[in-house]
Amino acid sequence: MRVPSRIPSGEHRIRIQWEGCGQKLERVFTFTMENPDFGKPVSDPDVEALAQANPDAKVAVLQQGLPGAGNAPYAGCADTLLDSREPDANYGAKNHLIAGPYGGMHQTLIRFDLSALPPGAEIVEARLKLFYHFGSGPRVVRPYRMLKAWGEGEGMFPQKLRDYYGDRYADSTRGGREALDGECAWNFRARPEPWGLPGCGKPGDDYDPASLSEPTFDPAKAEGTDDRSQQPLRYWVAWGVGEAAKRWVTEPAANHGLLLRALDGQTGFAFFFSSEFHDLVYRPKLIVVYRPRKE
Ligand SMILES: [Ca+2]
Repeated sequence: MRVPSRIPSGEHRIRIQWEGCGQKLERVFTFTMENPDFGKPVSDPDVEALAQANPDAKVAVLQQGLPGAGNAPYAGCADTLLDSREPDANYGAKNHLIAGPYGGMHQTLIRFDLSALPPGAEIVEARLKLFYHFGSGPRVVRPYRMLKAWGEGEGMFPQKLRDYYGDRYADSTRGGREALDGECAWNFRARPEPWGLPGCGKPGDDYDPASLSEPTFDPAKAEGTDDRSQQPLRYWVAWGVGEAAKRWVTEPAANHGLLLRALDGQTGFAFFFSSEFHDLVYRPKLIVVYRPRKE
């Protein structure tokens, strides 16, 4: 059978659970699969365009779980959201990110470790891409360079909600659980250390207020349209972040990643898939154009 190239060769398991006649039943099927296409690049017009525009440089795509600058699956992305409604909650393991007001205010934090690049690499350009899948209203979201370390954490959703709703709450838009020591939240960059202002809110302290670039929300790249509104549904959003990436390579200790922040006073919000999203090809990616160090 044909399989998507994002599933590696090896042994896999499918667990099927169902309920009937007051019983919970479960079957687990094990199968072995060969996928010689795994690891082959997934087509991305931006990657192809950047490679063509920089014939003397290399292009690496850093995306959690997929081969990056080397052959090993990349594991250097940390991302999470902050939610003012649950100011002590951590969301590090949720499968989406949010920027803008959605009930409460939300900020997205994302960091890519660049140590997978060859030592001494010279950054030509870097482009951050997130897959937008839900939102409303004006959705201008800008990237800013983070000035402080923060703990991604592994929060998913609160125990009190798990007790009440069961696991089906895990995929909802709310959730998170009380931040543990070292994990971030609206109130903490790494508990118990607070932000300069809650919600990574202090320019010049929590983040560099100079925006790195404008977003390119490009509905022309949308996958499908909403039946009622006829608005584009889901598409990649890209930001140029080369100036930050140059600094991260020369000064790795200053790589605290990026804050993705909606415009002040903006009513719109945007949801993106995170680096925990089950479909690897829709996870956030950093496209890095670089020249290896000359020997
Ligand atoms: Ca995460």
